[in-house]
Amino acid sequence: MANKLLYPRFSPTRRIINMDGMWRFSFDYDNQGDAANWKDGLKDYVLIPVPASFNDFFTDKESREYTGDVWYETDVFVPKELSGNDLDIRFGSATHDATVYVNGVEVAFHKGGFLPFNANINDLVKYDTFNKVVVKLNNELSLESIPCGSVISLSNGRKMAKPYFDFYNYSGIHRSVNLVSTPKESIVDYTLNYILDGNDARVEYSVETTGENQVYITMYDEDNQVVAEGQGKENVIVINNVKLWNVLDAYLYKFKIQIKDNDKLIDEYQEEIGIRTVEVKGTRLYINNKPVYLKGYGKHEDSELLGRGHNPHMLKRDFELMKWNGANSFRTSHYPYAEEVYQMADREGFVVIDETPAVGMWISINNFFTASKGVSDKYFDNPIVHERTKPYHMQVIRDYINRDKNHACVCIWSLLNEPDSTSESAVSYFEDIFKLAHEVDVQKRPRTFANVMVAKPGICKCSHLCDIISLNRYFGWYVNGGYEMVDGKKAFMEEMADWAKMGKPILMTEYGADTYAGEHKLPSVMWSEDYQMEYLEMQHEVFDSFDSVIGEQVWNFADFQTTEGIMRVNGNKKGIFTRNRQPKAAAYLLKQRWESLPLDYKN
Ligand code: EVA
Repeated sequence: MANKLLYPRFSPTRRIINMDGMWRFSFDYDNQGDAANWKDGLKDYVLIPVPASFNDFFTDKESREYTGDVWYETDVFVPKELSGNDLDIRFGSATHDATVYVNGVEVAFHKGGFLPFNANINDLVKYDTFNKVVVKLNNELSLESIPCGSVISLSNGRKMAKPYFDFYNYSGIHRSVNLVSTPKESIVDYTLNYILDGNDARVEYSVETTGENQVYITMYDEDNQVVAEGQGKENVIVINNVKLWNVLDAYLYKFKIQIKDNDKLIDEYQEEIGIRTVEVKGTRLYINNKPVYLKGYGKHEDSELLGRGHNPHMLKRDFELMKWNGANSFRTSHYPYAEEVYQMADREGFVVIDETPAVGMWISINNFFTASKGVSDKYFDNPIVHERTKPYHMQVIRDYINRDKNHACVCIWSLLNEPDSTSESAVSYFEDIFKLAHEVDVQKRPRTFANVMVAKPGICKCSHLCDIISLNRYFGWYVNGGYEMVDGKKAFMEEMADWAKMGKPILMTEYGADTYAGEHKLPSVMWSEDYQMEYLEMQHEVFDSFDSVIGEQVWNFADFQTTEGIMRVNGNKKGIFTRNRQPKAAAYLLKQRWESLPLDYKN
């Protein structure tokens, strides 16, 4: 059975039943759920909203920090009109590993917390009545989970997750759950590539279907006028006088796919698409053959109460704030975001660096801390990483490129964040995943990974594989902070001079200083808003001194939750905005700078 993972959309031939809302929920403290057949229904439960992380709703620590299996349950009514079609249950994401039961029968197991998955339920579903859906979720981390971490046992018998990364291990059904009804013969996937030719564009498309009937394409402009038509599962259509998708100036065509048997419509699916090209040449990133300079943020999917649950209200606010202060891009640090985020970025003309969840590939409690001290734990020396983590990482790369390939906003693939790229054993791993990303992506978008401070030029063994060098650098914060900033700047300048010798574009994917909102001091001290501004000004002087720096993304857009500890005051406070999305003083500094830098800055 073909995997029908396209984003759920209504059409004349497709129906969707959204299952979001209050579900029943239970922790499985004693690991009894399997033996007690919770797959058939929970005995004791509380109600909990879906989509959301479960962690921050509760008032006791045991619930918030719970590590192990949790169970979700709901009942969904399936009308008879849908019989005769294919019926799939589709999860936008469930973090991290999910087993799904429908009417007591296991229909899916999915590993990984940040990508959609589905299961066909044709043979199990009962029509014109309620059907029981139960999900067992596990949020434990390991060397082979992506992201990586470990689990310890406390003296009271409770388990505790120890992430090797600097964000809270939020868990739950994080994105929408839908029943998707499609015809038996249906559109499964489509892939687009663009070639610009003067005022025209050639749109190369391929469509995958489950049958042999003829495929028809119709493209409409924003006024709903037909601009081009095509036929066949693979073809090229030409758009004359094309209106391109440009940075902060998006134009979206409608791309309608139909399967027809003569005049009879069998299936139809339509999405908005932006036409643009992306290319790296020399030390520049070109979009539509014009060099661009990226301004913006590393982000997180993180908000109060909902944790990592998709939150359209926060999404809207985030884009308004980013537009307000002149940003034109962001990185989906450190995992693929909800599909709705990319749809918004397409519409708003934001450039997205799309990142896999491969973070924490250092064996340490608190990746950022140990890494910044230069302690190498040789993650890639472990055979398990090559035997088990790599094949899984490769599957994630296939799945996320496949999910996101048709978004105009997605211009760069970031395949890992701050891995231990300093050991020889990392090289073959990186070679394989970089090669795969190019094989899977028809558009051959540039590939990168975010390089950690200790992996300096000459020490990093993998940066030659990148089309763009991405640097996470904290000179003036983790290194030479406060009054020593002058030395931090000097060291930063020296290191940048060495990176520049590689002759590749350099993107600053992280730079930032923890800042407690409302804390002021003259002259500044670290953690004050005044220091955050001085720090940013110093960083910008460095970026402006190097021609090959093609963009700057501050860490982080907003304050976000992390594991508690001596390095974090109820979370990471490097936000330019607070967790509630109000500006710190630095937001105005960035606004002034970014509004004054043209898109083709440095050209
Ligand atoms: C930080 N530094 O220390 C950030 C982390 C981030 O939050 C990094 O990529 O190098 C990481 O996840 O604030």
